[in-house]
Amino acid sequence: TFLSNILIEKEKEVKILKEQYQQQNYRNIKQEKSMYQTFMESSTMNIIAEIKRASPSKGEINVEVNPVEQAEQYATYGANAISVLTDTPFFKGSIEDLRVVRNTVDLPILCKDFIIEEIQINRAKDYGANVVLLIAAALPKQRLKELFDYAYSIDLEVLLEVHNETELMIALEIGAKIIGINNRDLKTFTVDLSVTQELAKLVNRNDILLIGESGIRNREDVEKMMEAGVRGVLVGETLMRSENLKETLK
Ligand code: IGP
Repeated sequence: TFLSNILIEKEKEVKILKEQYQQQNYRNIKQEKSMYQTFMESSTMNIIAEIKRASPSKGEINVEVNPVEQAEQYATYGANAISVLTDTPFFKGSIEDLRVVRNTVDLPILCKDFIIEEIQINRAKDYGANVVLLIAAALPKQRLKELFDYAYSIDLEVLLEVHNETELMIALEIGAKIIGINNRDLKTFTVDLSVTQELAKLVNRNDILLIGESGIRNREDVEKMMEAGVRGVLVGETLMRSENLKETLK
């Protein structure tokens, strides 16, 4: 499957990182408020706008995007956080994309990658991320928990991504505060907004920040997500293809 292929790629990448990566500390900023806090305090829908050049399911989306201009527009037209896809082999992003976005906006930044080792978390922090993604489907629970604790120990937040009930229960057991419900199955690429609608029902705690992820194309979809009970949505492709971000983000 795609997920197992990418994890193999990531192991190679991590091996090279371990040999070559030296701490950069480009901009080790601490947000005054966490993404969790900001989103929990807001009464309207929070939008995490993603910089996504390409994807394995859609191919090239907007490969030539200027991440600085894109991030500036996201911030200007009301995004509440920015996600940067930093994976190169499958998504054509890079950690440099994250750095330039960090130097452009003060919003919380999510480092979107397939994290399997601490060194990737260190690098995300060095380049200015505030939040890292962990994917429940990618790792055993014990390892997820270790990486989760590690991220918080260096002042990063974690968006723990789930796609089914088993993964959701694991996320809750780990103590995740921010849970992303991915409408896209990372094994088959099927997208179905009812995944968020169904899983959100199972979380009856108001201290958990739920984010609906993937396949959100328009206002109607956002409303669906809102009714499902999530406080935030993560939108990539729709924004990357938009020719009028002011309108799309309205
Ligand atoms: C955004 P979309 O359908 O709006 O482009 O999706 C985001 O949810 C998606 O990029 C994503 C993703 C991921 C990418 C969700 N989880 C994990 C890579 C890895």
